[in-house]
Amino acid sequence: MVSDLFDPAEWVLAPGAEDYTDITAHVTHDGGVARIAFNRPEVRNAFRPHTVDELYRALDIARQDPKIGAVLLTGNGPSAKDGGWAFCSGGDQRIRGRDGYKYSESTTEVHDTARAGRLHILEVQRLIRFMPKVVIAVIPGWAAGGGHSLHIVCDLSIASAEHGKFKQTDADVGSFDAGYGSAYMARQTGQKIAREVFFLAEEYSAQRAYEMGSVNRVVPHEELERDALKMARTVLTKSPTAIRMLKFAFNAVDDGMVGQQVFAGEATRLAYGTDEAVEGRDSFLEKRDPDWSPFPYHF
Ligand code: S0N
Repeated sequence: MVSDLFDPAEWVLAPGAEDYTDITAHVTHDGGVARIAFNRPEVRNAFRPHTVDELYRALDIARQDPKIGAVLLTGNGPSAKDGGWAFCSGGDQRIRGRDGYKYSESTTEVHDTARAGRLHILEVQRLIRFMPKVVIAVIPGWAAGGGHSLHIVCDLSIASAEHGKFKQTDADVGSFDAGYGSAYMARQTGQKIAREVFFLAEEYSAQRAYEMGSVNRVVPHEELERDALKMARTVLTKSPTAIRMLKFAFNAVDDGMVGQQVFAGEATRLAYGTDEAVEGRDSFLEKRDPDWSPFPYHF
């Protein structure tokens, strides 16, 4: 069993998912929605570098799959040890060294200097941010530390009313997500609340997260994945181009020149489809002056 909330009738294994050890990856039968889940419930779905490698790979496969329009990011559970639920509890503190997270269980040994000191969960955050598809955080339990930041960076969040719990522990363990995890959270909730969440590192409920503005929906635990899949399927009823342009428009204001670049790339792609752009290309290839006369200066 993948998770108590996982409905096997809805999903098939995603391409390449057979080899994953730290995550699971599935797609719906029609191929439109991906479900990617942390699969380390015994440590509240904490991630080690290998987990992050797999997560990046699964998300990138979803990014490149032209049929997938929405991704559910969640955590399998409950823990066989104590029945606890988690979305993700962030970096695995057992393998954190002085220069980042290690591929081995030792906190002191450095094996491969090129791979030491990895904080590549930030690469995953950027992938979620920049993939032109809607990523939904499905939160069945704890979202703590770097797991809290992942939910913040997702496009939408839906949480279990009974077990959804939140805590930004970064400052407790001498860690800090000074990027999207904090600054973008402040965009969602306002500065005072985001500062409180980081500076006090207190536990808060799914209902409180909803009130703060970082969670979209709070639903009964048993219905969490069903409702999340419903949300994803609603997204699939919309124009893919509209969703892509809207996501990048929402991002652009906070992403500086990179946000502009991503949005502009999509605008250029749309422009390439016009007769005007085709005339520009053809005139070059045919070694003649372009004829812009059919194309008005719109107002
Ligand atoms: C999640 C919490 C609140 C759950 O508490 P609860 O329910 O009481 O369970 P526990 O008994 O505490 O936990 C059950 C078992 O799971 C282990 N465990 C839990 N979390 C982790 C973890 N993160 N790493 C390793 N093990 C974990 C417990 O030890 C316990 O095991 P047993 O049964 O063997 O005793 C609570 O567990 C909690 O507070 N967890 C720690 C949360 C945390 O501080 N996470 C790290 C925060 N930092 C990051 O995530 C940084 C991420 C990152 O890469 C980064 C990103 C951007 C910029 C910088 C960084 C950076 O690294 O610096």
